[in-house]
Amino acid sequence: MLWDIFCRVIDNLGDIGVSWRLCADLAARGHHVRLWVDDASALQWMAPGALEDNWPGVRVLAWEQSSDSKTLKELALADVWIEAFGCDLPEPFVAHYVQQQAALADTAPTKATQPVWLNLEYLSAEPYVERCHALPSPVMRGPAEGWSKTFFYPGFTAKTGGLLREATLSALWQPPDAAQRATFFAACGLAWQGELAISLFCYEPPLLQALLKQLAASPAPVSLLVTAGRASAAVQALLGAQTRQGQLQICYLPLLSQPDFDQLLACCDLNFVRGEDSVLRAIWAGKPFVWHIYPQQDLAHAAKLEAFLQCLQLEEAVRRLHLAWNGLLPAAEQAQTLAALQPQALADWQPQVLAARAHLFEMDDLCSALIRFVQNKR
Ligand code: TRH
Repeated sequence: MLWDIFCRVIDNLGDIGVSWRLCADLAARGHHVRLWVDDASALQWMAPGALEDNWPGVRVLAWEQSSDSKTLKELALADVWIEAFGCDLPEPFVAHYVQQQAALADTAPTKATQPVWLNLEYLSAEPYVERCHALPSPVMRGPAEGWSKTFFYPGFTAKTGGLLREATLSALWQPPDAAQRATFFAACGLAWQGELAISLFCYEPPLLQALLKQLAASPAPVSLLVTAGRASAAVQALLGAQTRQGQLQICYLPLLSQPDFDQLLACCDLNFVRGEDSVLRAIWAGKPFVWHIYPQQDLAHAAKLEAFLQCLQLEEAVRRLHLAWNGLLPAAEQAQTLAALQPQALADWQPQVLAARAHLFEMDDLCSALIRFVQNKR
């Protein structure tokens, strides 16, 4: 099928990151996808080749082009429209489709057949997701008045749209061995000697300074691989140009492609991640992880975090560490939660992540759920 996926980049990397993974996954399953995006710049490093039209099955187009009649005339009409995260489709794009479809069917625009029109929502483990998933919503105005969109909610249960998980990911997936880890780390600029390796992808967590202090005072060496952007800036704001402190060695990473980012998580013993896409990748990596959830002004993220922790059934010490990392515990109680990072605690923690991963693998993935939904609708 031919899919038009629309994405507006609000801030950070999650919107384009999720949209791109979906495009690539659909393409890998033999579909054709056009990704319309208002800022594609991150794809340069996230998905090398995508912007050069070098990705089989996916074509990246600028958002403005979707209002350009000359561009639209040259394109085939899609079977599916996806507006990612509530971005509304441009009216000229919708109007073009309505007219073309009506002309093809030799009918009035109001009678034209609509594509399957989906609004793909943000990932959450909260109970409303099951209630709202797959609900239709009538289009009340504009050229497609009278048509209908469907809300499609990714989620952690069988009653939701499921999770992004490429067909190539397997439940029996084994983590990289020591030689593969050393090779990957060397390419990142780290001469890894078998020490504890921790990745850091975060905003500006209140516990960062305490974490760095604890790692510096570890009984054994630790390498912290700090992702490019806000995480690097946050660490540099605390350590300046220093890349070594006590047992702690810092390795600042360049911007990685998504496959390399995923490989980073698989190679590390512990991953600090942020946003919905990387937390999911941390689960698939099967290593202990701490989620820095995207903060919202009305504290809506607190309920979202609790629902996630409950859904994964992580033990209390891990739950409290998550609350502390996100600034959701009283300041006096925060630092002590870092005890959950002791080597024995990490060893006890990993099977919990593997159990959660195994459980989630029993569900259909998002892409399969989308394809099935569209096929049924047509
Ligand atoms: O960047 P994020 O914080 O995105 C957030 C959230 O998705 C949030 O819900 C949304 O509302 C907000 O953006 C606007 O974190 P997230 O979701 O984990 O996305 C990061 C993406 O960046 C992910 O696809 C992995 C990718 N990435 C790389 O490919 N290479 C890198 O080097 C890094 C650091 C990230």
